[in-house]
Amino acid sequence: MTISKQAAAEKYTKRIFESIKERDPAEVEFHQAVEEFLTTITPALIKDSKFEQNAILERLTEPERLVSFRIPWVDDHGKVQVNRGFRVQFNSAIGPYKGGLRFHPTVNSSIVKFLGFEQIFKNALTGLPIGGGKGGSNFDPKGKSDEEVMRFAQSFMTELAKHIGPNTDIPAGDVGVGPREIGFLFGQYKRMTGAFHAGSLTGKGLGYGGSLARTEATGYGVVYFTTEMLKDYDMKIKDQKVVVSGSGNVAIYAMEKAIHLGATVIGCSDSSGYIYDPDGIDVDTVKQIKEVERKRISEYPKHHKNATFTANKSVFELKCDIALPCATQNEIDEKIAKLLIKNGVKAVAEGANMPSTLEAIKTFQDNHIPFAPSKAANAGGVAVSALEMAQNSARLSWHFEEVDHELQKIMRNIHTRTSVIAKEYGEEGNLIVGANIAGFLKVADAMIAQGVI
Ligand code: NDP
Ligand code: 2IT
Repeated sequence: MTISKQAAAEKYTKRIFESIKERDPAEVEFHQAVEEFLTTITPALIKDSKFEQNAILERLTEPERLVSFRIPWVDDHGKVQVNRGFRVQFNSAIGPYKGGLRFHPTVNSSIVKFLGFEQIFKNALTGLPIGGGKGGSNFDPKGKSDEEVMRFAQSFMTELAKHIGPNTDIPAGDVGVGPREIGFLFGQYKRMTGAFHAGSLTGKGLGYGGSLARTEATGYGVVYFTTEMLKDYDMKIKDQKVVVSGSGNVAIYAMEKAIHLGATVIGCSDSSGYIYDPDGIDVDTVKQIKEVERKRISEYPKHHKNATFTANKSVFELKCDIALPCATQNEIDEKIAKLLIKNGVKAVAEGANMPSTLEAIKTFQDNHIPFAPSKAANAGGVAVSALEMAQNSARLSWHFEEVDHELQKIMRNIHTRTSVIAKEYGEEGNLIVGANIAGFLKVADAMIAQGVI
């Protein structure tokens, strides 16, 4: 008896998912990212048996390489500290590995694998020639002196340098890794290689090979994508009430662009709680507190008398039209999703990577809330990183307006491509299906063309 194509595709994805869980049972974030992916790509597997014949899912879910290493460094009291570092080089089918480094106490193999896995498809969606990678360390930059961060970064790079290079693997920033950290990492790489490989890291300072608009790119890109998505529902971002979680790089520039476009941002947060400003968040104050002084968001009400701080609660308890989660994974669970819907949310766009749990996503979809998945919505950061690499290769620097214009074009294209693919595969309006299948097709076809490697 022949089983239906649908049943065969589901059997294939189930087999892959079960084997992943069996192999690395503790990697729950990685399982979550893979589950979200596998449950949406069956229409592509049904259409063509070449993916199973070529063992594409088996290969896609196993990193080409995962390095884990010791990072010894000396703190300001002369005490030796040891952290753990990672770099996952997940897939190089369409270009050299590309993706950020995260410095946060929660970093482990599961976190870097979930981020690296998603990076493969996100990077494919940009339309630029970059493969997927990610890395980081359980080092916590919070409360460390600049000198401690430098000593740590130099030790980290001493090992990482063996694995990266402008045509091999190009790291950048992520949580806890900003211009200060990239500067120290770049300096050590230059010293170790004895050459100014501008294209070895992105997110560099503007004085030594960085690109204008890279700082703004992820946050601006999230808002550009959101405005495209809203058009399909005859909505605009202008005059909408927006709530953003986090107050780091992505959150700050998502707020800035939303405000540019006429929205009112009423709340943002950090890991200690959230601020509410009925007059609209003043982004310059947030920049001063978070980027310059490296302090807590709870400082904000000292500068704005109508604003309040609420400790240890989700910023998404504020009533809003548009929710932009821009802090961390799994910050929106089913309960928060239901609360957002009860409060009348009209759209959700993910600035952070995997900020919504699978249950939260289902809740948004069941309630027909326009939803922009992170792989598509936050791809602007890595896209401008690839533009930084292009400028480095050409040994020139583009103007801010040129980069911003390219970014807008890329985000529009990603929105169009994900919408078209979703419709073509019978799931109109489902941008998760659109993003996953569009990314998958590009990477899988390149893998098949390159043989069994
Ligand atoms: P930053 O380090 O600049 O800021 C992170 C923000 O999120 C801070 O406000 C931080 O609060 C909060 N946060 C981080 N981790 C946690 C946690 N475990 N629990 C609660 N709050 C947390 O990072 P980015 O803005 O660069 O990154 C934010 C998200 O966007 C991440 O998911 C990242 O992977 C994703 N992203 C980043 C890109 C980039 O170009 N930077 C590109 C695409 C996606 P606190 O200061 O209190 O820790
Ligand atoms: O998650 C991401 O896309 C990033 N942290 C940006 C990666 C990059 O290479 O710019």
